[in-house]
Parts: sequence; C-alpha cells; structure tokens
Amino acid sequence: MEHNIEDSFVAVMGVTGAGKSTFISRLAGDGAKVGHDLVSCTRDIESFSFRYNDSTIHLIDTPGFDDTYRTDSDVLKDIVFWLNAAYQRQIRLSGIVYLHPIDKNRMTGSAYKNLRMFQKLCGDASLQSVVLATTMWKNIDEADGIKRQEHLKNQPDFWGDMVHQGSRVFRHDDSRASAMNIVTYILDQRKTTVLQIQRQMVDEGKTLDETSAGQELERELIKQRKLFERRLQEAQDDMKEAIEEGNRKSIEDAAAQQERFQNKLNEAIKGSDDLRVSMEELLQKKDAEFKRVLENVELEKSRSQEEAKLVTQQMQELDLKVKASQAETEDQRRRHQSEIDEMSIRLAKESNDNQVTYQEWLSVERARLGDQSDRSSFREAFDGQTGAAMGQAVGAAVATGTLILGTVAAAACNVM
Ligand SMILES: Nc1nc2c(ncn2[C@@H]2O[C@H](COP(=O)(O)OP(=O)(O)OP(=O)(O)O)[C@@H](O)[C@H]2O)c(=O)[nH]1
Ligand SMILES: [Mg+2]
Repeated sequence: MEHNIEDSFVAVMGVTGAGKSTFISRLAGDGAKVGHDLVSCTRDIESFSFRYNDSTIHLIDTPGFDDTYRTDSDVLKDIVFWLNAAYQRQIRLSGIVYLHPIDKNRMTGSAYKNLRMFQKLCGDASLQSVVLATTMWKNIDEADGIKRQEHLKNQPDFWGDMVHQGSRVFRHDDSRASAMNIVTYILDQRKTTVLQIQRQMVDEGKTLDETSAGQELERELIKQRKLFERRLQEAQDDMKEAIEEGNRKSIEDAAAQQERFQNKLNEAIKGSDDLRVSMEELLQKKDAEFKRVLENVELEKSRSQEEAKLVTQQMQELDLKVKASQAETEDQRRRHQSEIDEMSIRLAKESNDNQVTYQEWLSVERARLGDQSDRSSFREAFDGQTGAAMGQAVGAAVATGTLILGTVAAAACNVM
C-alpha cells in the first residue's frame, strides 16, 4: 500500500480583516493568527498545511492592502516576491481564494483597490482558478447579503467580468465544511495556473513598476500624490493666513496639517520608487524571509509524509491483525468441530456400552426370572426402564453443552 504525496498550493487573498486567516484555520488548525481588533493582523506571508486524501494542501496566508502598519507598495512587494520565488522553485498554485466581507455596506475604496490589484496580479488567463468567496454572513441580515452578493456578481467592474471569465462565486459560512467545499472545488479542477505577475517578472524579466499590478498601484499612488500635494498646498495657505493674523493656535494647527500631508506625500513618492524593483533585487532583500517560509513548507511536507508512512504502517498492522484473527477464528472453529466430533464419538460409545450392559443385564435378569409366561409385560417393563436411562443420558448431555445436544439426541435415538 503506497501513499503518493502530492503537494497543492492555494493562496488566500482579500482586504484586511476579510477573514483570510480564519478561513485557513478552519482547515489547517490554529496556526494562522486571527485578528480580534480593528487593526491589520497578518503581516508576513505564511503557509499552513493540512492533509487531504493522499495529498498535502498548503494554504498561503497573505496580508491585505490598506494594512494599518505598512504601505500598499510593501504589501504588494511581499506578495509578489512570494509568488515569484515560489514559481522559480517550481511551485504552482492550484487556485486562489479571494475573500470579501459581505457585511461591508458597499465596495469601499480600499476594497475596490484591493480587487483591482488582485485582478492584475492574476491576469485574465488565471481567472478560472479563482474563487470569489463572501464572508461575515453572521454579521448581516441574510436577504441584504444575498442582494449584495448579486450586485457584486452583476457589476462588471466588481466581480462581473471575472465571473464571465470563469471565476466562481461561493458563500463561505465560516464553517470547516464550507471552507473545504471551496478548496475541494479548486482541487477537483486538477490543474495549476501561472499568474500574470509570475510570467511578467520571472519569465519576461520585467521590473515591478512595469507589470500590470505595479502599474495599477502606480496609478493609485499618483492619485494619492496629487491629493496630498493639494492638501499640502492648502495647509501652506492656511499657515500664511495664520501668520498674517498672528494667531498662534491656527499657526500650530496649520503646521501639524502641513507635516501630516508632507509625510503622506513622501510615502506616496517612496511607494512609487519602491516599485522600481526587479525580481533579483527582491530576491536579495527577502531571501532570508522566503527561506523561512520554504523551510516551513518543507517541514509540513515531511511531517505529512511521516503521517502518511504512519498511516500505511498502521493499515498494514491492522491488515495483519485481521488476518491473524481470521486464522484464529478458523482455528477455533476447527477446535469446536473436533470437540463436537470427539463428544459424539464418546457419547455414541457410551450409549453402545450402555446397550451392551443392558443386553448383559437383560440376559442375567432373564435367567434370574426364569421362564415367566407374561413375556410381553416383562419386555414393556424393561423398555420403560431403558427409556428412562436414555432420558437421563440426554439430560446430562444438555448440561454438558447445547452444541452437542443434537448429537446426543441422535445417539440416544440409535440406541432406541
Ligand atoms: N462572522 C464572521 N466573522 C469572521 C469570519 N471570518 C473571520 N471572522 C472574524 O473577523 C476577524 C478578522 O479575521 P481574520 O481571519 O484575522 O482576517 P484576515 O483577513 O486574516 O485579516 P488580516 O490578517 O488583518 O488581513 C476575526 O475576529 C474573525 O474571528 C466569518 O466568516 N464570519
Ligand atoms: Mg490574517
């Protein structure tokens, strides 16, 4: 009995707090860290595994955009780095689960931005391997949820186009069965996919800012830059006014605003600069981090191989036990049969002996009683006694065991 170990990789993505780590923990146990307040929880990409039939499924937990602590460029770089480094090591994704919290009233700016980025990472060719799943159903009236999900599916620039190109929509009710249903759907397709970002950076050697996902983020950063430049200008105007008025409080407020928007502007500029990074540079920067993730994958893989070996061993042991118990049963059956046979022979012999004794006794008695005329009543008297003696023999046999009752009765019949 050989167990084939296959590895399948499924990435789980979506906005911060969509329930990615919770989804993973439903299948792979409590390893994935689940957030319990409003700030982002998962910061690093991590892989968690579970066994499914004869294979090991690795679920890749990712941070969402709009992270509380990091810029979108940093988050994108992390995700891209992992995807590309995995691709270089022949790791292919079987699918991607994209989670969306249905209790969010509408497609917020960050949800929309996250979705656009996700689409650009995947590319149209991978959309058939994408599951779009809604979470947080317990937090919302069901009828509202159904309406929202329909809206997402029907709106071309939300999920409509993706569904049209083969992505499947699922409702995830936060149960293990529901998470399993989604992953099974992906695995049942029995194919892997190469994402657009993997092709563009690894196969075509583009830098991140030249890729579709990078350009999407760049557009977003340019929008932000323009917005913060405007806000900064307003704050500078406020400052001039406050100085002219000599209002100290207004000067302090304007200075704080100026500083805030300057920082935001710097962040957006840095974000754009950060995108001008090649896969090689990413590799150098994040090699240690990726090695740790890969080590974990290897660890999970060997753990799962050990488990498979153990299962094989246990099954073999069980097989041996079943065979031994079958042999034992056969042995017992044979023993019982030979006991029954011995018992029948013994009883038959005893009955025979009784018959002999009876015959001897009969002739002695006949001699003793002499030539009596009423022979028929004499014979009846003896026959009655013999019947009673046989009755006792059967009674004794019943006491010996029910299995031999039939044999004893038969022996008794022979004697009669
Ligand atoms: N009602 C409900 N709550 C959920 C569901 N999934 C997750 N939660 C809760 O939502 C919160 C955030 O869940 P996480 O799994 O940490 O979300 P995440 O997408 O991993 O978040 P980040 O790591 O910050 O990107 C936690 O309090 C979960 O218990 C769901 O399907 N329904
Ligand atoms: Mg998380």
